[in-house]
Order: sequence, then C-alpha cells, then structure tokens
Amino acid sequence: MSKPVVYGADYSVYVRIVRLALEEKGIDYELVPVDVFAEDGIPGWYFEHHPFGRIPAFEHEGFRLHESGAIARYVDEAFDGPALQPVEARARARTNQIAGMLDAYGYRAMVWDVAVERLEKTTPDEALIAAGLGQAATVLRVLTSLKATGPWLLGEQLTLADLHAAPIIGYFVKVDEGRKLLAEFADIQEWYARFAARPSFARTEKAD
Ligand SMILES: N[C@@H](CCC(=O)N[C@@H](CS)C(=O)NCC(=O)O)C(=O)O
Repeated sequence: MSKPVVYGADYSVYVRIVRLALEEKGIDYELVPVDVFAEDGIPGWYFEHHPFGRIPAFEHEGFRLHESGAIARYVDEAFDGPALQPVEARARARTNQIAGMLDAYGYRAMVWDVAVERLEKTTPDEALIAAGLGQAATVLRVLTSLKATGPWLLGEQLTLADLHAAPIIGYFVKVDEGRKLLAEFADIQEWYARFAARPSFARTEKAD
C-alpha cells in the first residue's frame, strides 16, 4: 500500500489536525509542502487538489479529499490503529459537535483575531483582539461544559475532538492573552497540557 500524502505546511492548524490523526493511527505519510501564503502565490497545480486553495489536501492511492474533518474521519476509518471515533451515537455526535463548533466559532477568533493579530501585526487591532477573546471565552466555556469526565474530551477515549481542538488551542496559547484566558478554564487547561505531552503533538510541531 502506498503512503498517503498530505499537502500543506507545518504552520497550519488544519494540516496539523490531519497529521495528528495519521500520527495517532501510526500511519507513515508524506507531507508535500504547499505554502498558501507564499509571496508568489499558490502553485497552479495545487488547485487540482483543493479548488479553494486552502490547506490541507489529502491523497491516498488516487483518492483525493479536502476538508480536514472528512480527511480525519477517512484516516480513522480506512486504516488500522486505535479507533479515534466513539461507536455510541451520542458520543460520536459530541465528537462531531466539538469539531464543528471549533471550526465555526473557535478557529478564526482564537487563531487569527487573537494570536496572529498579536504576533504578526506591527500595529495590532486591539478591538479585533478583544472581540476574539470574548468569542474564545465562550468557546472555552462551552468546551468545559461538553467535556466528559476523564483524560480526554470524550472521556476515556482519545478522539478526533481532541485532535481538532489541540492545534487551535496550541496556537491560541502562543500569546499571553491566550494563556491567561485558558488558565480561567482549569479542566481545559489540564486537558491541553495532557494532550500537548503526546508524542504526536511534538512530531507535528512547526519547525523553527
Ligand atoms: N475547511 C478547511 C479549512 C482549511 C483552512 O482554512 N486552512 C488554512 C490554513 S490553517 C488556509 O489554508 N488558509 C489560507 C487562506 O485563508 O487563504 C478544512 O477543514 O480543511
């Protein structure tokens, strides 16, 4: 069986979600570099893989996919290794709910409006950061209320919900405001520290 291929860059939260799924399943894969923010633009050939020019894209023996949620579920279902989705309907729905909530309400606020704005801008837009922190607080509050008892978001089983949340929160805590806000949500802070200690998280860390 040939290795699956992930197209993307190590700075990307969404690429990391897919790579975490592959790492946690113990699957060898190839990372083909695609920099969507390159000065000379996205290479033309990449639009064959992702018509919207986002990362990641994925390919496995001629089967192409984009959208990290779909890719992560495919990786879980098509390969051997520990199951990353609960079998029981409500736990499975909760897993999908957490990933969907982070996509819809967490990613832009936590990664772009707070972390990227603070880290990358010469004159950060303080109003944008404040609004992003407000939204992030709601996400962290809801995540706290959805978290099951046990080490992981769904309880005893590590799932795609953990793999979806950790890279987003990992980006958020690059800045002081993110770390400070996370500290107000002890359960999620402890969960994040636990996840961040996993070898898969170290192996998918952005190279300096
Ligand atoms: N819905 C997509 C989102 C992917 C996404 O937004 N990736 C970011 C990098 S983390 C990207 O490609 N951004 C480029 C841009 O916004 O132009 C997925 O789940 O894969």
